Amino acid sequence: MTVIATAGHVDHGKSSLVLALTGTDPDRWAEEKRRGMTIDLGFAHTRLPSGATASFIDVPGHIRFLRNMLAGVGAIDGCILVVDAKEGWMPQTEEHFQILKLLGLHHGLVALTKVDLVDAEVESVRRNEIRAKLRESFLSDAPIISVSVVSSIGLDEVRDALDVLIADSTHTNPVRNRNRPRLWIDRSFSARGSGTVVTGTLIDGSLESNAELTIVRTQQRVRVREIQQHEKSTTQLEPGHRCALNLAGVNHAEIFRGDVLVVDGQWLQSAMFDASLAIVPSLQHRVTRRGSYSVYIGSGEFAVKIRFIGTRELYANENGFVRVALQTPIPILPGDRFILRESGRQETIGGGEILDISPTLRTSKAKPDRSVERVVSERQWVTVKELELLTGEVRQPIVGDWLTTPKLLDVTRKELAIKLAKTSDGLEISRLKSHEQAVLAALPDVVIEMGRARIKGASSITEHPYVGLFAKAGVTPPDTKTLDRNIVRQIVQRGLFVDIDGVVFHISALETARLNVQKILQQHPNGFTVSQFREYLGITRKHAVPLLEALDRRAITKRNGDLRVGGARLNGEPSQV
Ligand SMILES: Nc1nc2c(ncn2[C@@H]2O[C@H](COP(=O)(O)OP(=O)(O)OP(=O)(O)O)[C@@H](O)[C@H]2O)c(=O)[nH]1
Ligand SMILES: [Mg+2]
Repeated sequence: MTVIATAGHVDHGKSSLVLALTGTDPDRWAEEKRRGMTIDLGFAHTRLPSGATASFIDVPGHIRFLRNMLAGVGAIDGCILVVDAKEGWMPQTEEHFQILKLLGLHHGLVALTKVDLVDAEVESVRRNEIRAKLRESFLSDAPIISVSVVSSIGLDEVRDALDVLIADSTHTNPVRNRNRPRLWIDRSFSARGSGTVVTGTLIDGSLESNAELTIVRTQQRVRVREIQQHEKSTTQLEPGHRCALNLAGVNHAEIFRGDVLVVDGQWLQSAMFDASLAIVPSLQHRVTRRGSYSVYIGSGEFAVKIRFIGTRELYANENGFVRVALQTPIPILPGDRFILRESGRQETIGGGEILDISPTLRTSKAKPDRSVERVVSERQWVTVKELELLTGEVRQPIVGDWLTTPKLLDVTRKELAIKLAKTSDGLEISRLKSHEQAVLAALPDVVIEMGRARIKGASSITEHPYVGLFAKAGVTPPDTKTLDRNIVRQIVQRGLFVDIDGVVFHISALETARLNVQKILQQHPNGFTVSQFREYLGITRKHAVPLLEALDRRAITKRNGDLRVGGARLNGEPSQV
């Protein structure tokens, strides 16, 4: 863990503390300096006593800039909650604290700032007040450190506490590496001499220079020309760290905060998800699907429509489930956290955890949770790769590269076994669904031959009784109207029968015909008519015409007006027939 955000009410001393800890003023803009207030996110870093580096994201405390605050806390590992000793717990202390809770943060500390302005008694009242607010939260046992940047009180203590925090969190919440890097952009600018630079916190996978990435919103391809971490160039970056990327292939004005970079094909881009939703305790009204809502995920803000699952409304402090529909697809995963706000009233409603990024059931039926088994059973059949895209989890397949429920596997096995037993000529593999093909291939005693599967020992199509029947019938084959057309078709496909405009012969009939043609031509060297052919073989026009047609197509005979003469392959090997 290395990325820590500040949080707390406006003017409580967040930026001053970051400056004191790092030597970098996180307020970068002239307007921020003029107004003495943070407007946009600020960034700084420092080496802690242990040698570890901590990156800070300094957020604005003013309620008007809460959206910027939200963009900053989407990928953090820890926080410093800042409370002014003089003012105490204020509305945005509460709001930021609720947001950090909803984001599922585990680690943090509290800085009680400006203690130079209060006496010991007030300081102690504040401590008790804060401790009460933090009860039963992730900060319930967090250190509350008295700080003054004016009198340099408490700064070393904060540094030591950050070291402990980083060590603890590295131990209890190791950074996930899914080998699928994802970077939510929080800044984009043009750097003189190097072009487009974006910054963000790398998550889910490592990144190497020269990597090809895709900007999800525009599907533009970009190349990572250079990776910088804490202003130093590096060729590889592990997840969980802040970075600046110099990108080739995009203008800095074409990529914004809230954009996300991924490797093409590694992420399912979803415009709908099911999630848990906890409503903040302070909300004064009920929440329904009506209203204009935005969700905050990563560094992005997205207009959404919501529908509750299993209820019509929720009240303050209640927990429920929600289906969220976005306007554009984004690369998300179960486990990602989000904050829900009402855009009209500019109010933080709640937040929760994404549970299903591609819901299949209607909201009346859906029961979202993080279970991989639920995803498999709702989809019935899912490949290992699909499951990874849907859940981030890699599981062993149960058949081929498929996963399914044991029950469904059993049913499918039985169905296929019955189908196999029923056909005399086997199952055409290409007509089966992919997962059925996988099940079939794993069935015992199944042979797959020329695209057809049959039970070992059962006769193949080439041994079908029709084959013998037609072989025996020679140039006067039976009418196929009374026969099983499907089987005849399969024998034709296998090359044992020839079908000429609906008249079907065994392949040997053509050889018989060829030998006869050779004989007729000895009697009629200038060619023979259909009638002569018919009479010579003692057959009717019904068979004579298609037979000659077949011989023509094979260049055994050639048409010459009303006559047939020998073709190029008249004397060819039987195999050439
Ligand atoms: N006396 C005293 N003043 C402080 C201390 N820390 C900060 N201040 C003053 O408090 C004011 C606000 O400090 P900032 O650090 O800008 O507060 P902030 O929390 O970053 O404010 P926003 O980013 O706008 O929410 C400034 O005038 C600081 O000089 C401190 O320890 N003692
Ligand atoms: Mg500030």
